[in-house]
Amino acid sequence: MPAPVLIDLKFNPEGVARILKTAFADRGSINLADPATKGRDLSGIDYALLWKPDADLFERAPDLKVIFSGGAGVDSFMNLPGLPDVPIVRFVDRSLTTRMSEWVVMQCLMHLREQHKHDLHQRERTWGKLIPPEAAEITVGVMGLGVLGQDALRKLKVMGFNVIGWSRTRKNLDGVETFDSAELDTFLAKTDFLVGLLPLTPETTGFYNARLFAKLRQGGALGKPVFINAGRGRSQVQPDIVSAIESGMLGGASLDVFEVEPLPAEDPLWSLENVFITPHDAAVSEESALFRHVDTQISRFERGEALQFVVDRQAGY
Ligand code: NDP
Ligand code: OXD
Repeated sequence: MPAPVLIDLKFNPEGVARILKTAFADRGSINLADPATKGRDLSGIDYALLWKPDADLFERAPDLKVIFSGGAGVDSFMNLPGLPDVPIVRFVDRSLTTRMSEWVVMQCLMHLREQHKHDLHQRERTWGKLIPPEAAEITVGVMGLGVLGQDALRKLKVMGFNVIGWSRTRKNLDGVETFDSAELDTFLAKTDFLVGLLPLTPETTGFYNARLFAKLRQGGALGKPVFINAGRGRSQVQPDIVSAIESGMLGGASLDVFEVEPLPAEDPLWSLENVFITPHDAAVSEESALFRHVDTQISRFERGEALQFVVDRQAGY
């Protein structure tokens, strides 16, 4: 019997435990959320599936051959002590991608149609007709043209938005103007709605800050630019978002991710006008799809085939 898959997923513990009962049928699993596994010897384990794992995980499991991320991002364990030099596979999944695009399109539409004003009018029982611009008058600039950024961009285009994209290396995408790292300012100067779908790396930490917001286009169809982020919270400087909104440099924001999660109750972001907050659920990892993906990749690895969705250790994502 091959060694079980090690599971340390700090999300939805009940769902993970329930779905694990029928996953990895030929090798089983060790779920560290189960108190019975406390102190268990983890040597000899080949594969681990991780999301915010315990800090001593890699000391306890010294023989890993492949690490799987429980999400598309890998930042929750890249800096843990003892990270072994083995392939790291992230989660790429149709359903996760679709959910993220739903969130991005929804946020862009809510800002386009000034939904916060309708919410206010409804609470006041006011019949407040608005005449918003149409999507084609707004340029959405998507930062990060990976799996999620490219799908969001396609769907924003279907809704009629003018879309442009920015990434570390230039992409050639049909009918979309794209920019690379060196062209950041040109990209920002054309952007009305900035959508962040970047991974967290040393380069993207603290990246969305006052200096960057100041370079976004002012005077577009809605007057002021909007910041929308579902990448990672530590890429944004939250006090800068608050002051940019209070000073009118930004007209609004939609945030799914935060420097500290959960977002503390006293944080000023909660009560700012035209700021939509969601609790890091733009695109959740669905457990059965996640376990199937890990199973598939383990089979590939054991047949000697190349793993898919492997992280570039140098780039950090
Ligand atoms: P990918 O790895 O497919 O794409 C990442 C993109 O970011 C690439 O286009 C890459 O450029 C670009 N990029 C990375 N670093 C830089 C940089 N320094 N400057 C410019 N561009 C950069 O990732 P995904 O699209 O699958 O996911 C993106 C992120 O979304 C995840 O890492 C995660 O943090 C977040 N996420 C959030 C979720 C949520 O629910 N809020 C759910 C899932 C993911 P290049 O193409 O040149 O490599
Ligand atoms: C992910 C996430 O990276 O949910 O998948 O944040």
